[in-house]
Amino acid sequence: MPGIVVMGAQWGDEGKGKATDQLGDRVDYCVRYSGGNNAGHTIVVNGEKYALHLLPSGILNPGVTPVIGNGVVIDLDVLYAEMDGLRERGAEFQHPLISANAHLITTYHQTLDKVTERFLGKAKIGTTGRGVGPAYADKINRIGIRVQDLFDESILRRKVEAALDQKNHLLLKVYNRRAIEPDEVADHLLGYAERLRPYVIDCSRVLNDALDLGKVVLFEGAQAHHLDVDHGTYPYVTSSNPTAAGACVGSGVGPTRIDRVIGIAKAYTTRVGEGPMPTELHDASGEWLRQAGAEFGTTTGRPRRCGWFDALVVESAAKANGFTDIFLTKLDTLTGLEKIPVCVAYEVDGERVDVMPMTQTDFHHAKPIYEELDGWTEDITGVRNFADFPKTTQAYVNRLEELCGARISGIGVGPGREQAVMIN
Ligand code: 2SA
Ligand code: GDP
Ligand code: MG
Repeated sequence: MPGIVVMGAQWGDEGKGKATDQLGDRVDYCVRYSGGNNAGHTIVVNGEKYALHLLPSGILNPGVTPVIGNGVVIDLDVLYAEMDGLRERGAEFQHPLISANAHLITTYHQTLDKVTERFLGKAKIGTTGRGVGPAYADKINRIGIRVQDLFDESILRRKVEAALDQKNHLLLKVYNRRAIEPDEVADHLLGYAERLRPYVIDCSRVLNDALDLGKVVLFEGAQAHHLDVDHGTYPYVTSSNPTAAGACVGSGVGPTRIDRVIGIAKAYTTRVGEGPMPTELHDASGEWLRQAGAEFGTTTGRPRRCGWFDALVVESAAKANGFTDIFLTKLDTLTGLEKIPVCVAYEVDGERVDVMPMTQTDFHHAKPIYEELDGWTEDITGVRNFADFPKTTQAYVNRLEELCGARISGIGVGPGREQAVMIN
């Protein structure tokens, strides 16, 4: 029965939160499977705007059980602050179920994230500074702290001590920072144990049982294909697998249980942080897109880099993730442009290429080759049927569909839950 993945097709901030929330009335479980509170997923319900970082975006739909999978790294301070914040605004929701195998972000991960970036100087990644990379590094190094460790105090203390052993040396000797006291960290984490205990689950078993019962499980990706540590523009990536296969690894369901993979693609391109982006605009058009689309980081407030739609970027994501369909978001942002350039190929060292190059070196050298499509001036934010779009808007969508190699099944025409055009 239905397992649905919603994931980013570009470099993040495509509107995954909105798409996830919108599907919420047809969903039983909404599962975050990767990343941490580096994510910023915005949903707008009845004119109220919510920015979610760790909580799954389906959480405000009555009847949806939110789940945080084993693939997520959790900062417990942020998790509870986020829930408290929602409660203060009068929102009703369930406490998420949380995988016993999920790893924890602690203060030393945040410190290391920040000092490492500072140390890298010009070579920095442009991380969100939330400790996500160092927490995943500990996981891979087998010195991470997991949710289940909160329920065995002596193990927890031993693990924190082991994790800090090398880090304190690094902090003291290399970064000239004060050492971190293991007991301080362990005491802080233990303070959450009893609050957390009723919600800790074997994520794989719970989700597989739900799928067996015919429940609809939606897997909500954070970041995006091109920020994936394996498939993205390495090293300018996040430290997890936001790709569709990551939904399986990050929650404990097999690939045979995924029926639909929806790629979320913005009608233009944005990126935040460092790394190559062939269609980036450094001129007035880029600034126009940033203002028209309110392109500022949902977590850090950083201005996002903006550029025209890059079909090669979305096409390669569609292929690698097996998109069954694409939701095209923020089409309304492009209203008012006379012509809209779309990148249909690159020039790499004098040669034309029609797909994303294999190597980072070539991608860094890629210059966009544009096709100019006609724009529209009509307000499309109230459109709910494809046939009601201006002809040029229809042509823009149809051309993008042709270039990306996956069916466009939904179009965003505004930030509100109801502002979408669904195509059957
Ligand atoms: P990190 O913090 O280790 O994951 O950073 C590594 C790279 O991943 C990028 N990244 C993101 N890109 C887009 N959106 C993200 N979430 C926030 C948002 C970002 C913000 O919703 O706007 O507020 O700045 C996100 N999270 C990580 C990051 O920019 C690095 O390039
Ligand atoms: P996410 O990380 O993919 O969930 O995206 P973000 O929430 O970081 O950024 C997307 C922004 O675009 C948010 O402010 C959304 O409210 C907004 N948004 C989403 N879909 C649409 C749309 O179709 N039109 C407009 N104008 N805004 C949208
Ligand atoms: Mg975001």
